[in-house]
Amino acid sequence: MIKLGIIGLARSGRSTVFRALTASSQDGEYLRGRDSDQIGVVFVPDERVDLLTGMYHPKKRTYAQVEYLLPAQQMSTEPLAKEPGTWKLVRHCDALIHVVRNFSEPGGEPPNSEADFRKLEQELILADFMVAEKRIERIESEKKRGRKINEEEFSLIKASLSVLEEERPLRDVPELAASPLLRGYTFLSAKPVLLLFNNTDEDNSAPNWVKKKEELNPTVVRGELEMELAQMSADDAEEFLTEFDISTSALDRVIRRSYELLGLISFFTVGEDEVKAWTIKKDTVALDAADVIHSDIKRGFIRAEVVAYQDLMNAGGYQEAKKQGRVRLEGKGYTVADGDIIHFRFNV
Ligand SMILES: Nc1nc2c(ncn2[C@@H]2O[C@H](COP(=O)(O)OP(=O)(O)OP(=O)(O)O)[C@@H](O)[C@H]2O)c(=O)[nH]1
Ligand SMILES: [Mg+2]
Repeated sequence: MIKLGIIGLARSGRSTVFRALTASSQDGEYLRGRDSDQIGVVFVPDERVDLLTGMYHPKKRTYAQVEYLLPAQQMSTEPLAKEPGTWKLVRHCDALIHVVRNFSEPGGEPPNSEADFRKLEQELILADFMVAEKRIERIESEKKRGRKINEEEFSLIKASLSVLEEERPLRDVPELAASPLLRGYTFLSAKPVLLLFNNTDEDNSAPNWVKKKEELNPTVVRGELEMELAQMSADDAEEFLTEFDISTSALDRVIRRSYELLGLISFFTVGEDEVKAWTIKKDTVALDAADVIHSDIKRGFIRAEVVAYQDLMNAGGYQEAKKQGRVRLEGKGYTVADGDIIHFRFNV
């Protein structure tokens, strides 16, 4: 399950956004209370699961899931980097959702989203800098004492430090951000970021920044509006969507963006028992997709019987798709495509 950490300066609307993204999903559940860190697990909305369910009438339908993490601690009021606890919850996230205030505060303070963004970005960089610096000191002292050290790791960490010294996030340097040798450091600025502008009800546009940050996948949400929406019945919601001209809910859009950002796709298994969505990285081969379901299926892998979602829908049923020659037999090395419906043949 992918984990998304919600960060943002104090009063940026993190709690509001978290509620919009979680309280929402009727099937979603709260795992913890409000005063502590909050964790919300939600189902990934996917129309394909619904339509496949309509075709198979399974006993059970299972959507993919996403976990949102909201640290209790306020960000920005203290020099964060000195507080190890602040970042603890989000250290092991797959990506960060950076909420930036783009509405006037009740007191009247107009938003300054670009400066706000940079402020917290600097905190991420500083926190990483301190981790890197400490590690370098330790390695150097081991070296002095004649211990054998991992030179490759040492040079990667020094390279990271110099990027951070320039006040640049590690995600700017993919070789470092993706390096397996650095994974254990859980660098915050190495994580992919989804930039979320939190707007007022009336406004649905992104602010104009001097330095554009397209690589951060800017997404505009109207936090309070979306939070109300998330708590409505389906009928009320429909009316509301039209009134405020919302074509897709924040929940939908944020998840979609997160999948894009992390290079994730879905494949499906279908049958009378269950229709289920599985999440994998793009370019995953059939053998590894099998492993996501069960290691036995990987071990005993024979073939994957594959049909593209659209082909199955066009045919109107599996047997029809077969007759039309749309069902393929693929081997271990087949690259799974988004929407593939797969039956694994295996033998253990
Ligand atoms: N106009 C407007 N106000 C909002 C929106 N989202 C949040 N607010 C207001 O901004 C204030 C802060 O929102 P929260 O969601 O509590 O923000 P937070 O980042 O969790 O704040 P702290 O946890 O207190 O640091 C509240 O008064 C909200 O009502 C929004 O989309 N539009
Ligand atoms: Mg809050």
